[in-house]
Amino acid sequence: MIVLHDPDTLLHDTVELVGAKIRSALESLARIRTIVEKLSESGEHSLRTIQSPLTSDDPSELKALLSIIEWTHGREYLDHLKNAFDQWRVEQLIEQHENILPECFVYPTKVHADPRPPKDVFARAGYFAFDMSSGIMSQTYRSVIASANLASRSVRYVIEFKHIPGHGAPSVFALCRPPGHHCDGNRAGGYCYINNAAVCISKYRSLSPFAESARVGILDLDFHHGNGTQELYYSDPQVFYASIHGEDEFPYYTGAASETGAGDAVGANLNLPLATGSDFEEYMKKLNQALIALRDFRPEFLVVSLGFDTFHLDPLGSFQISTEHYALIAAEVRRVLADLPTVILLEGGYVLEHLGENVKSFLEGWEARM
Ligand code: OKP
Ligand code: ZN
Repeated sequence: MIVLHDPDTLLHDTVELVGAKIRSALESLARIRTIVEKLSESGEHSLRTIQSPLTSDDPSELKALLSIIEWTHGREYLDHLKNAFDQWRVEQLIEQHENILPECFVYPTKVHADPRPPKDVFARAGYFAFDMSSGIMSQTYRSVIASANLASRSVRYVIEFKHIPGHGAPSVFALCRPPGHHCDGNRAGGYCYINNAAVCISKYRSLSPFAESARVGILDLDFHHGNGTQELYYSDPQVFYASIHGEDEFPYYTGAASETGAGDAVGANLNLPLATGSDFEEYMKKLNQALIALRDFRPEFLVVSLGFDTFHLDPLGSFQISTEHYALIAAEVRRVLADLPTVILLEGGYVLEHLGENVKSFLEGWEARM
């Protein structure tokens, strides 16, 4: 498997609030470090390092990526991610590990009154977020751009790669960090800032001669519902979103089976919530349902939002999935959808001690070397 990585994804050095205390966040740079380490020592995968457009000498690379990101995210939102920390720094001379967290969220009755973003950086952080787990630190923007760039480059890889007969359509795994599936066009949340799945879709459409008519599938296998991704394509009949996730878990207000899409897109959104503590057998029933629905939609391209927080030891999950199960899950996805060029994006997964082996198991099953 081709695995894309950018060391800039390790720059975002996160903290989060637990009670009133600041702790290092579960969504840590060590996650990427351990995956890269495990994959390089196994030698079975082709790990490629990609250079972020923020460190490239060619300014057109950054321009091209931003124009793709702007299909989804507002310019004021992106400017906020880019500038908030330094704006605060010039005022206060603050330390590197400081974190800008929301002071105040938009009042629910005022959301549709189209309020303007406040000038104060902490107030603006609340305008551009839906929770407290997506603070802006000194290097956040660098990692966010590197992460989105990996998503975009992955699409180029699967499109340019030759289809080797007997091996299924080309696929690439992108070691994205921060993850993306919780954020929408103007709101960070759940450790997410730019929706990497949306970046893939925009990039795919930008390369496709019949951009608007390109049919795309998204399979979200993170333990948490991808509210951001669902929201972005809820009315888009050309994008099918399917998600298996913990019921009554973060982000709490989305992910019900009754959310099936809007307008022309009714039927193009499939939520398959699973009860707390669900085991592999229950999981596989839902997976099969998702795969059949995706296949019946007849997409030409697939994005898998892959979280390893379905693991039985995960502090943010409750499913009973083991390391060996990931190979079976991946093999099942590939069995049903192997003819689709596929980008696999890393989302969550927080057990550092097992993350590398879980990723390896998944990739092994994907390539059916079991
Ligand atoms: C992101 B992803 C921990 C609170 C965490 C946010 C959970 C985000 C999950 N103190 N709340 O989908 O894995
Ligand atoms: Zn998750």
